[in-house]
Amino acid sequence: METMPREQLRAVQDERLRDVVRRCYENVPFYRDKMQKLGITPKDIRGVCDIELLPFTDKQDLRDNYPFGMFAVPNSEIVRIHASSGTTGKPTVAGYTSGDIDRWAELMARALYCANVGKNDVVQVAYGYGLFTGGLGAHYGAERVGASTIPISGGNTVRQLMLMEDFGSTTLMCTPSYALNIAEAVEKEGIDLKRLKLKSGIFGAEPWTEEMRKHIEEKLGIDALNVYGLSEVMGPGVSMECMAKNGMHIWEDHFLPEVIGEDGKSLPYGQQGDLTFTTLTKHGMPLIRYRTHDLCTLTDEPCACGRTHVRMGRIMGRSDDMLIIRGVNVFPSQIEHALMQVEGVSPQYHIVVDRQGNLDTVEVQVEMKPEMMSDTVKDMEALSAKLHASIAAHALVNAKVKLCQPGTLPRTDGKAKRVTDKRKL
Ligand code: DLL
Repeated sequence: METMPREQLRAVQDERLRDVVRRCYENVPFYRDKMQKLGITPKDIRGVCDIELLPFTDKQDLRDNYPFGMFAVPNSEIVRIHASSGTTGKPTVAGYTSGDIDRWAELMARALYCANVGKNDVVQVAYGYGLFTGGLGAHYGAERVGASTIPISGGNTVRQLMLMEDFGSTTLMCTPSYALNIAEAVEKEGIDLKRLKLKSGIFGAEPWTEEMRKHIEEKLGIDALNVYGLSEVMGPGVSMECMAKNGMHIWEDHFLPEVIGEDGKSLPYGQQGDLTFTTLTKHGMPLIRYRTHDLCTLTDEPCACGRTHVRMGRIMGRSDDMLIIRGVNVFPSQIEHALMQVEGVSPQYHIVVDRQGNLDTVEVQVEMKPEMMSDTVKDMEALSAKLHASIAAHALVNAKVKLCQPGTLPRTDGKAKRVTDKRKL
């Protein structure tokens, strides 16, 4: 499936799309109403060529149908429920049939295989286990490839290191920000990398930059690969980077991706917009044209690994996480990129946005590397000035830079909270 010629893949998608549209129409009142309002029935959808006739689905639709209104099977068929913690109000819920769980394990296994993980590996799953899909999603995939799977979950970093060494973990799975914390702890505890068997990391669930990848790879002596997913669409494993490290292959036999522009039209490959998925094989909660609000581009350029499925670039950020500062649009990942251009700081940072009078203000707090600590006030001033200039150049923001002592900014064992927007408090 992963290396199938694209015309053949399209035929698989056509058939699966017809099937999912029929299932949604017959079993989900929300979709039947929407399609009736648009004056279409499943018969009008011949295949992917008709995708634009179908309605979009947004997070708000999931909230309006909370908790189980989007399910397409009786509750007796649902064997698992996950939910993603919304920042406000009720969470978004996802329900899975046993077939869905089986397909998820299979797709997550494909993801692990991209990183050459197999039955001789020991996989340390440090994503959180629970309503969050990271832990269980990674776990089932690791077991499916036959790896020895350690369900350690997130947190307790010193214990993570002990087990990593004692159990000979070869692959670490967690958020990139937690991987960074683990890397720091390795240094702090004075652990010689040679004592560890770690060779790869499968990191995702939050945006991270190429510079962050290099930093983690160096500190842990591993290949760090990007994995993407979201609970509404499945969980981790919707797409995954191969060892070519040039974008994440979307498992297109299960998810039909589109990138939507501001005018609501599908954009050609290469243009950035809102990543949108139609799930082709989910039965519990199938979704048609679900707007993720993750901004990225797609490419169908051939990949060195031989997989034919399209690749998505790094997520720049979610359109709802975009900061508007004095009219300029800024993503935290742009600030991260700007900081990482300057020697002497670590990728531990936090952005505080506020308003003074009518003017937005931004403070970027960033930790210095330990070796900077012995330097003089003059050196500190020079470092601040460099960071200020880099942020102005890469993110077009006039930010106040606050240099922090190593280890002083808050750490997380899951998704990092990069921004405090006091304008919203
Ligand atoms: O974060 C699922 C996941 C778990 C993915 C573990 C990868 C690894 P949610 O909590 O529903 O699900 O959050 C989904 O996280 O819409 C993106 O904004 C963001 N996200 C996920 N993976 C990446 C990534 C999980 N590799 C939301 N790069 C998505 C950037 C990511 N952002």
